[in-house]
Amino acid sequence: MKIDRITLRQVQVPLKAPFETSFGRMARKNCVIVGVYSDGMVGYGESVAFSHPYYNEETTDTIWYMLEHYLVPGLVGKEVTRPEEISDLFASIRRNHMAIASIETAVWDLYAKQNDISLSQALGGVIQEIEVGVSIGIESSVELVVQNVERFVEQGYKRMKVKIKPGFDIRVVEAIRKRFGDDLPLMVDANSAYTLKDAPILKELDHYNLLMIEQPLAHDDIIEHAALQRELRTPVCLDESIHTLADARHAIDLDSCRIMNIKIGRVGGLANAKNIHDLCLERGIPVWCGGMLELGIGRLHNVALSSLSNFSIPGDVSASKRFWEQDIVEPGIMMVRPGVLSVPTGAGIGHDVCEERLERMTIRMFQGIA
Ligand code: OSB
Ligand code: MG
Repeated sequence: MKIDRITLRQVQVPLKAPFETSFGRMARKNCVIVGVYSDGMVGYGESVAFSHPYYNEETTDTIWYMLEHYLVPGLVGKEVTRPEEISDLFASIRRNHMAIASIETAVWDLYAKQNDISLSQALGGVIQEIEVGVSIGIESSVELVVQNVERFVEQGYKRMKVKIKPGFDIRVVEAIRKRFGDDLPLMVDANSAYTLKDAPILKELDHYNLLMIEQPLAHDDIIEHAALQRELRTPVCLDESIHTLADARHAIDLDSCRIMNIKIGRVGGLANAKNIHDLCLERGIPVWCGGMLELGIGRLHNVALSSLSNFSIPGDVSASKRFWEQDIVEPGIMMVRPGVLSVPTGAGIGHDVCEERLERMTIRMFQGIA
């Protein structure tokens, strides 16, 4: 397929309620929707960086810059046979994984649509219905977190993940266990808020039957995570530390984690995400799909990825109504049964993008024409 046009739209949407992690509070989504056109068809991608560099170094503005100056000019007018070619095309660009992923995922959607297959099929997915979990932010009190857990238990989510930070950790987990018992599938995510000096607190968490502890230590570390894993019974899961297939291999070799969170944006696209998935399968490391407060386009890419066989743990792939009054895909992403999403079988991401809503949310536009 010849890529004849690429459109960029920066969109802004308020979250239903602010979402707080150890690195800060987010009240709205600000991202780039990429449209890649060929032969009258369009594929969509969604950037996943935030407007600040506190999760990783990219921001919506750095993504816009990379797209406008490197990625759109590098792709428009080109002939593409397979979506895997996109990572090769941009292999000389250092990092900027989320920028590359925003355009790479659009090419995957377009490729699947042109071949009239679902994105899941294009990726080699085998799971038709995925079990989903939910990520629950830090609140001003433990009681508010417990109330949120209760709401999501009622909605049927299969796994609860609560955000923790120093001083807001053991008490949260203890209160949830006290209220819901030891069998509730529960995990915590620290987003790099601790150091090895905090090992006693993290060891304390071993007593609460957690599924895993996600990214307790530095965002760029795999050495100290290995030291910590040796001290813990609870599996460590890495998120921020994994950017490449090599990172994944090193982390597994060092036993820095026993579970891996795969985010399409963080690893530079679906092809790399799939390669990391395949490695983890081979090495006996279960994986799950992380979330970045995506709108429907990004979420549908996550759903398709989650249909690969080693996604054996419910991911952060919550339904549209978790964060949005109204999503940009039509219909919105809804559970078919409590805690279960069906993997779309229609072409590409499988839901339509509502052009009118997209238009309303747009604050900046750019277009590259062959
Ligand atoms: O670490 O997984 C994370 C949200 C924002 C920034 C970082 C993370 C998260 C989540 C995912 O926990 C929430 C979601 O998209 O449902
Ligand atoms: Mg995380």
